[in-house]
Amino acid sequence: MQNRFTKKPKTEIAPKPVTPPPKSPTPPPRSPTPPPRSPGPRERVERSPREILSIHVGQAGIQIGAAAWQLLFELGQFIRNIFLYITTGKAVPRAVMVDLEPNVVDSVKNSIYGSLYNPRMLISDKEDAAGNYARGYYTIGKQVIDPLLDTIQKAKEQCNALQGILVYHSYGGGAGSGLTSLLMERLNESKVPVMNIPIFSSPKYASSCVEPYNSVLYAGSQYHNNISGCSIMMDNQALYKICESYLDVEIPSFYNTNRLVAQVVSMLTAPLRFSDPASANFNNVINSLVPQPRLKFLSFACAPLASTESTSKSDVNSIHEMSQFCYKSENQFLTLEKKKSEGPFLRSALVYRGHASRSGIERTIKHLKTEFRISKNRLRFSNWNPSEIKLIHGSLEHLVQSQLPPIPRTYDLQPSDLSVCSVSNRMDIAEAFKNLHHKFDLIYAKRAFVHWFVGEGMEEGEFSESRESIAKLEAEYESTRNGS
Ligand SMILES: Nc1nc2c(ncn2[C@@H]2O[C@H](COP(=O)(O)OP(=O)(O)OP(=O)(O)O)[C@@H](O)[C@H]2O)c(=O)[nH]1
Ligand SMILES: [Mg+2]
Repeated sequence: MQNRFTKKPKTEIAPKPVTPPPKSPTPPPRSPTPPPRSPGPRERVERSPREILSIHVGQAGIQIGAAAWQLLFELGQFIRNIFLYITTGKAVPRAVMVDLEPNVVDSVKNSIYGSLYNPRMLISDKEDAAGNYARGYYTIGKQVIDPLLDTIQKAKEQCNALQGILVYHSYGGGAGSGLTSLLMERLNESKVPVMNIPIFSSPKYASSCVEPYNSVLYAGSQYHNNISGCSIMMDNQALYKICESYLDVEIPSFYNTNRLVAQVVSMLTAPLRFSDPASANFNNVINSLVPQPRLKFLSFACAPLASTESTSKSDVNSIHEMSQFCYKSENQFLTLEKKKSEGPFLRSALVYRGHASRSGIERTIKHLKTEFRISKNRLRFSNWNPSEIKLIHGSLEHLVQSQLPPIPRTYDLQPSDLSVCSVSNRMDIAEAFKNLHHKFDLIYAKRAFVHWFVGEGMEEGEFSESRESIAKLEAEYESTRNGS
């Protein structure tokens, strides 16, 4: 039965979206061949080294995850570190999907790719968190966390040497924030490196008026619980803008954003999947980009961005132009203000993929490094933590020679002979948190909806504790900017 706590809050306080709200994803195209069957309970497994486990939490986490796995199914990239091969020869995603209500998980099970997943790794319960962090963390989430941890443990036992865990989720949903927060605390105890791929709350879109609460409670708990790892931040406003401006999608929906994220996450994680694990692995990436555990929020960009529909190529073509494009604030997958001069940056890494000369890439990186150092008005790194741009790729040979996968034409982002991704620890990411805290302050000043959270067993003090943590986080970014 629904009570006042299980009802989704209304959106009257939420900032109005500038374009119509996203539609739910349309179903994937029918596959010509029936997918292989799911694994039986006692099938023997083959083991492979340096595995990556993906955990998808809540609607956003699962829907983006389903798009990311679909891309790999369609490309036929059944790589052993992300797929488990069972003795029948079938490859099963090393993926755990969890939601508090059944609909989203059921739609994955009933999709044409549904039988490719291990059904025991698709977990759902009866009632969602109704956009409420406290339900995701305390009441409903508490019922799910143990079965979830058992399932993750089983997935870990099927690994030879797990290199890290990718966690996909939203900041705004009750499960995405609350359950993920609970999960992150438990994963942190296990010391396995974790990389989050969250949908952060965007300045102009919100699916509920309490998204700022959920987001502050999630981010605050990451800060005061010292949760390590890194977080590659994206938001729907930035994703819609990229779909509209570069990919010719008139009214983007989650169908488009999720397939875009699937494509770029595939580019970004390619080094972790393909390269020499000794040099490109989760720990190396996190250590190169996160100088202090709390400053773990990274922004992402890639080039070229051109639509599969357009006959012309992107204007940004040379290695140098593409690399420059990736450093501009307005091209990030997270909404940041356009700047006259970029930076400072704490750390940054570039991933090149496709056909390029080794010397061309080296020249570009040298040029960018010089540019950062000599001109105070252009891209620059922080004095506090002077650092150079790194290549995430372990092997430059591999990077230059790697063949581009034939991306299906149903995807919006046109594949290119050469692509570049940047992941940066930019200090202006603090802007995104300022924006969030501002929205939080507006509703918290009136104590609006606080009773929904307190009614689910959360102490009111958690609001102010998390809000203080966000202020400290912003101050840490500020002090690094000032070189202290
Ligand atoms: N990009 C993208 N964003 C999504 C998707 N689904 C939801 N969101 C965003 O995620 C936030 C809402 O979180 P959800 O993931 O729907 O919520 P949940 O984790 O399922 O939590 P509850 O439904 O409250 O139990 C909003 O900011 C939505 O805009 C999706 O498929 N893709
Ligand atoms: Mg949900």
